[in-house]
Amino acid sequence: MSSRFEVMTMAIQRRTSTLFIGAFLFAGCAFAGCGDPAGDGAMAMEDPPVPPTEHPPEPEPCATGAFCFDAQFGSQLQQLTLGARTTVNTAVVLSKKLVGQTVNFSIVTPIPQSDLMIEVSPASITVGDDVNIPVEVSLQVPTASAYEGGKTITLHAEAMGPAATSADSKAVTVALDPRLIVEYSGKGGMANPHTWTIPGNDPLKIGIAGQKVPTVVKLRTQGVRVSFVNKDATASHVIHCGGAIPHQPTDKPTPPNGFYSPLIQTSGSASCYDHNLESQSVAVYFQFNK
Ligand SMILES: [Cu+2]
Repeated sequence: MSSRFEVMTMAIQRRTSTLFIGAFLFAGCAFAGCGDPAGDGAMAMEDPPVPPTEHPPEPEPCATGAFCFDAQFGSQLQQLTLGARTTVNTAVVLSKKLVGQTVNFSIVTPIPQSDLMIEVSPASITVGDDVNIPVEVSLQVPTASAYEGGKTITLHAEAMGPAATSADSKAVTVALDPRLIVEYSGKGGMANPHTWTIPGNDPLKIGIAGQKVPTVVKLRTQGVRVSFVNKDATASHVIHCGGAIPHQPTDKPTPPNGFYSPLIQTSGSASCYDHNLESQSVAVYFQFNK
């Protein structure tokens, strides 16, 4: 970006100085006259003809086909956890032949839509001069999803129109750790309750509103671990839970950035709040289903 800007600046400077010299010569001619005083052309000094410079054609940025995918696509994808939203950033380089056409991006996967929520941005573009297209893929295994891991996603690119063509990236495995991470922060108390958040999502609703929309969790055969992560930078906390989630031992509070991580193996509802600072009216709610 900066180098392009520098080149532009240099070009502008060069043009400005050319204009300046031109203006100077013109002014000089107007004052003293620049014509051939003899009028026979003998004094005319013509520049020798400059041979036309052959500019080599710009190299095709994607020469191997219509679409060039990043070979590293998905390499930064970590194991997903339940409900957490994760993004994968990549880029697709398009052939110059596609300029002016519509290109669509999507994810191809055998994982059912209800088990893996996918968003691709942009989903569709009209190809302009810049054929290096950043693409962001957002992935989320809903907490109620039965997905066990082991299946793949592929980034699919498709050019529409008469020269319809398509291609796929390499396949990337979507690994899953069947764990529900819930980060909590805040000082507690009814006027200023904790916020409870599954990473990458909006805070979970609390109190009566939360009771109406509990976080529904699909229990695996081995159970599901719920990790309550203390995002309070200074204080330790104890999580008070009732129902399917056991109460955190009061003699083992969670320090900042630590976690309380019980394994849930029985179905049913559960609710939690801060043992020392809160009460049921600001609890967060869960529902575990087999
Ligand atoms: Cu308690």
